[in-house]
Amino acid sequence: MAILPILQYPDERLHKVAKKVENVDGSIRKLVKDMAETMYTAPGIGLAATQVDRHIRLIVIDVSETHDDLRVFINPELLKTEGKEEHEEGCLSVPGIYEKINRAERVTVRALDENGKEFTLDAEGLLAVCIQHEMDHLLGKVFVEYLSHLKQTRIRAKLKKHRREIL
Ligand code: K1U
Ligand code: ZN
Repeated sequence: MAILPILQYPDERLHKVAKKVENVDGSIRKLVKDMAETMYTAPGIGLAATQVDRHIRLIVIDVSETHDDLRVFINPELLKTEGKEEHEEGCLSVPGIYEKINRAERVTVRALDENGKEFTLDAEGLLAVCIQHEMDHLLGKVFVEYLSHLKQTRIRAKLKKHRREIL
């Protein structure tokens, strides 16, 4: 397994639109393992392939505290969304920034697992929020883009300052 570098906002590659996975083969299963290790090490509760500069429709999520409930979504599709709720979100590509974002309260998603088997999942709470956040990454959208231009400018300045300080 390997820990992969995570693209940092405002890297242009975070805005690429991911392509469908045509074949769930060994190379996809290896990427799933590497992404899971990268997510657990960060630490985070989700990771989209886009964030590790692989522009294919693949997401890993584990919202458990015990790191033993890994969920893999290949070619995910949102079938249904219900309700609205505001939830605080973070992002491994935008470190140190946490903001409240409006999302659907419940979602139904259809996807393939790491063996290429189709499944449908009804999700709510943090899992539903995380699925929406990660599916946005696959469309090239970073959560801060839901915020005002003023907030986005402030966030970019804060990240720039922080990166200057740690280099
Ligand atoms: O996409 C990402 O960058 C991962 C992101 C997912 C996410 C978090 C919160 C709401 C929506 C989506 C993160 O994992 S940020 C880190 C984080 O939230 C966390 C880290 C350690 C323990 C618990 C949470
Ligand atoms: Zn993110």
